[in-house]
Amino acid sequence: MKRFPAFDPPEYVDWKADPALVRGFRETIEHSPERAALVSRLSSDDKLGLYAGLLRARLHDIQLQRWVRTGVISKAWLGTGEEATTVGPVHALERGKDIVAPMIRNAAACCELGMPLADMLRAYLGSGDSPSRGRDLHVGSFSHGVLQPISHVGDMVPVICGIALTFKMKGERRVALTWVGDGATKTAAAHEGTNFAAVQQVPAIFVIQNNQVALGTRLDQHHLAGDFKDWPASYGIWSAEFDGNNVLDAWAATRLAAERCRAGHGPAMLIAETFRMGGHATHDEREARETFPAELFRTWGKRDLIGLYEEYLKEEGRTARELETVEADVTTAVEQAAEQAVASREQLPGGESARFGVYARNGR
Ligand SMILES: Cc1ncc(C[n+]2csc(CCOP(=O)(O)OP(=O)(O)O)c2C)c(N)n1
Ligand SMILES: [Mg+2]
Repeated sequence: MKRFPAFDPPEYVDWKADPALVRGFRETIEHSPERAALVSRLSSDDKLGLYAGLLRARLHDIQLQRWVRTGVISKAWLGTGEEATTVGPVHALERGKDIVAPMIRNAAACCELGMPLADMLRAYLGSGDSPSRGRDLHVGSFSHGVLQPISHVGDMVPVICGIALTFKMKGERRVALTWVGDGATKTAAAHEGTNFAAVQQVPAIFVIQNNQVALGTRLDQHHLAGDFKDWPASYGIWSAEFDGNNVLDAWAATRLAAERCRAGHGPAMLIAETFRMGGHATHDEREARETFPAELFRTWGKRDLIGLYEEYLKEEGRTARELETVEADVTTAVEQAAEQAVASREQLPGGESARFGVYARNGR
């Protein structure tokens, strides 16, 4: 894909494929016969759909960075380097049927489940026609099966658990999924919700998204419990791991977990290792770079999940022209969405609107 020196992490700007990592990308999928079989049944269009999803996520974030840089907004949360952990699982679910609860790093769940990009961007502008009518910068769309995140990390675990319990009680073959950051795993809500899901055997999937950091606190500063892959057993939950920088592995692992859930085998926990290539948000990029040694950024930078997936697609016979066409379409879509969203700034909500759309009748 086109790289953006002004916005990309420096490790992505002159990105070159490392042959060992490209081989490793394929080996990861082939390592599990079940996952390999699923991936082998993906059509070319499905695979390009995943590619488009990754690009949409990255370019949406670059658009936000551009707005921060030019003073349109003051800050943005980005998912750079972690897009596969969002896009793979969402594509593995059934649109219009399953429900997901993204956290800030998983905003791409919205567009991947059909929410217009312009509405995602409007959410940042707080316009009157934005999804929450200017009340909250967290973005979701219940009609698209995406819950708006509760700001308190971990709280979506019991919420998704309750939704999954409803599916179970109604006998519906639906699945509810949420992501739990390495930091969020330390909250009481995440623990209580996970335990409840386990004992009630609800069809919920919890993706533990270990990006090695929680705001400005490194994993080794908040986590002494050893490997995350040992956690699910302590709850009695079935689990699997996937490579957080491999969209096909993420997709296949989630598809298998969802099949188990639909068959009534209870919840699943998926452990994904990945790395936050930037700050917690745009305001602490510099501090984030000082939080870890530069070498770690170099190591994970080589594993840019879009670059590696492009190499895989080329080996599968997709031409550079085909990939460029997908990229051009996504680029145009993001640019048009940004224009539409900016036009919405003419419609900022009046202060009195805070009284409406709440529990009290007529705002009283
Ligand atoms: C209960 C709670 N404590 C603190 C915060 C402030 N906060 C927002 S995001 C965040 C970091 C969460 O880290 P992690 O769960 O690893 O997710 P990541 O940001 O790395 O994706 C913190 C501490 C919060 N939103 N909720
Ligand atoms: Mg984290």
